[in-house]
Formats: sequence, C-alpha cells, structure tokens
Amino acid sequence: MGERVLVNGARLLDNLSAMSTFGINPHGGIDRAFAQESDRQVRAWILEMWARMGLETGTDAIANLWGKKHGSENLAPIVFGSHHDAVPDGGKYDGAMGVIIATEIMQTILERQIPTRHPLAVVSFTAEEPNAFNLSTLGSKVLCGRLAKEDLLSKTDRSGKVRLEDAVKELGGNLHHLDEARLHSGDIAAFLEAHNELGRQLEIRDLSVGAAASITGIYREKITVTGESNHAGTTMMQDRKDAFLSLSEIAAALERGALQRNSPEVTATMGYVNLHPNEANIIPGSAEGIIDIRTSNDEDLQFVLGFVEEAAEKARSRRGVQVLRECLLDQKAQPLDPFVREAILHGMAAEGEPEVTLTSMAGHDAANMQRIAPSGMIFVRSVGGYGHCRREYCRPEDIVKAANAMLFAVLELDQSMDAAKPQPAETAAAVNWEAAS
Ligand code: HGY
Ligand code: MN
Ligand code: MN
Repeated sequence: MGERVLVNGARLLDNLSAMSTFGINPHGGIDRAFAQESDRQVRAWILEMWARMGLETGTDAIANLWGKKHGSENLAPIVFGSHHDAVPDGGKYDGAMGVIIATEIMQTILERQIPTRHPLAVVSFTAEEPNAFNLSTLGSKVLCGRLAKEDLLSKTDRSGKVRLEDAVKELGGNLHHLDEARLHSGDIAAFLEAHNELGRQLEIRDLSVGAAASITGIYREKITVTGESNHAGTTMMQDRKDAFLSLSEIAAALERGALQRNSPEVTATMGYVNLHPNEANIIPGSAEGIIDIRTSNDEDLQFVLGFVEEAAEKARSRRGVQVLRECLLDQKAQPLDPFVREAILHGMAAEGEPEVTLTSMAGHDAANMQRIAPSGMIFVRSVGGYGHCRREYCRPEDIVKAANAMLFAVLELDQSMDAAKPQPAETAAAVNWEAAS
C-alpha cells in the first residue's frame, strides 16, 4: 500500500473538543438528547464541517446526517460514523468521538487525495440513545428496516404531547418518506464505527484499543404499577397500595436474578422511574419503570425475567396493585462481520497493538447496520471504565491510535472488498437524502 497514511491527531482532538461544547451543562456533562436544541445545533455544525471539507452533505428521512465522496468505481459505499446524541448528563466521547474519528479519516483521505475505488460516506445517526420516545438506535433501525413507518407515525413522547413526526421534521427528516431511507443488503459495502468501550475490559488488560466481535443482546420492558394515592399520615400502613414499593421490589428482584448468573456478560438495571403524584406527603398511586437486561444468551434473559414476574405477582397479591408489563425492545446479540473485523485488527497491528477482540456490553448502531452490511467496530479504552456519565474519558493517544487503525482498515477494505456492483437505483438508495433535505 506504499507509505502509511496517518490522521492529523491534533485536528481530531480539537474537533472533538469543539463538539463537546454543544449541550455542555454547568457540571461538565453533555445534555444533547434527541430533538433538544443542542441536537439541532450540533447537527448544523456537523453538516457545515462536512460541507467545508467538500463532501456532498444531506439529511435522510429519519434525519441521519450524511457526507459523501465519490469513488473511482461503480461500487456501493464504505460508510463510517457514529451518533451525535447523548444520554442525560452524559460524557463527551460516547458517539461524538466516533463521528469525529470518521470525519478525520475522511478529511485525511480527501486532503492526501488518496484515490478510493468505493465511494466513501460519513454518517451521524439520529437518536442512538434512549430518549423521550423510548426509541434507541432510531436512525439505524430505520435504515435496516426494523421499524415500520405506520408505527412511527403514531408515536408520541412520554408526555404524549410531542409527535415523533414533528420532532423528526424539525431535524430535517420526514417520516412520510421513510421508505426512501431504507437500505438493503448490497447498498453499503461495509460499515465501521469507532467508540469508547464504556466498560473496563480494555483497561483491565492495559490495552488502548480492541475490536468488537459481537454486540450484546438488549431487552427493555416498561413496567407500570397502579396502586392508590392516599394521605401519607392518615393511611395506616396495612391499608396501603403503594405503587413505588411494588416497583422497588421488582427492581430488587431484577438485581437478584442478574447476580445469580454471576457473569460479567449478564446485567440488569432499572434506570428510569417515574412516580405519580411524586410528593412527600402522598402515597405513590402509580409508578412506571423501565428495565434493561443485557446478555447474549436467551436462557440468562429468561432466568432474570422469571425474577421479574415472580416479584410482579407478589406485588399483585400482597399489595393489591396492578402490574402491567410491556416489552419495548428485544434485541438479540449480534455478531459483527469477521472480514471487517480482520481489517480492523490489521489496522491495530499496524499501530503496534495486540489483535484483541471483545464482546460489547453496550448497544451500538453497528448491530443494526450488520443486518444489511458487513460491519465492524473499534473500541477505545475508557479510563476507569466510565460510560453514560460525565466521567467518561479516553486518553488522546488512544483516540488517535484508533483513528489511525480505522483509517488503515477503511483503505484495506477499499482494496480488498469485492462488493457486487449495485444497480443505479440501489446506489441512490444507499445515501438518498435529496428527497428529505
Ligand atoms: O445503551 C447503550 O448501550 C448504548 O450506549 N446506547
Ligand atoms: Mn451510549
Ligand atoms: Mn454510543
């Protein structure tokens, strides 16, 4: 391949700092949830940056952002990127780092005038994180056909007041044109995503980077408990139907179930709760919680869910409450593509790093992209193992290493992939933003 091409590390880190100013709160965390003002602002910033680089930019029907350059052959594009939204009070790296690494790789290829056979595209996905619409990895789920237009058109946020259709429209998408954003096998030659690991696997082994072999399964369920609101002082303890206590017992049972599996690859969390009326002198009349269970193994999932049902049943009979359970997400573990992984491992080796692979216990857009295109991920060590909190941190040298390894992988795949030539219509669909922008 001749002389090794490297990214501009200083520019990459500067751009990452600049992106971290969007939605930064007084505590240093990032508030950049789907459809917030900070989401709108960062989108404009990203598109402007890509346009300045000379990319053809656009927003597709679900408001994913794209920046594309042509290749020398009529092939499907190699796509790389991540997401720009963040969890509440989140870190500066989750999603943002992958978008900026992708941007830097593209910029390096452009300014070094490296010819590529495939068209290349950078992408920043819509609503990767859970949000007020209870939809995570929304942008990539739409691309791979996991969500139906009719279901999305009827969706509102948790308050019931904001329609998803309007939120997407404000960001430049259009739910009515959703079918145009849909991609199929062959539309994309390969998808690559860089991400902070969000856990401690790399740190425990004192490694800078690793390649993902697969992405854990994620199961989410909304639990609604309906009891009875009443006076906190005058209602005797034996006369209550306390919805919060019932929900708490379910949360505790969830933990017991996951602990009994005794595996780093089985986790269970109730991270969202909402009480009504939520006042110090009123017994909670209703309580809503969302549970999140992660495992690659269906037996583990059923085992933990058994604890949930048992606790729900006890609450019904002992506390006289109603417990409703509604599945929000049941996503099975997703192995990623071995060929793309090999290219990433070659990139890591070129950086002098051991060729290590791991299972991701975090969910990612790449799990959806793998359904339609060979996909791979490179992880950057998370110092202290922090993720989804403002303490997220990656060392600059590790970030630059990941970028260089991924650049290597993109260029290797560009040479080695023999993607079938798509029909012209499919090529257009692969990054079809015109209709929506
Ligand atoms: O929830 C997840 O694992 C992802 O970071 N959105
Ligand atoms: Mn995340
Ligand atoms: Mn992420």
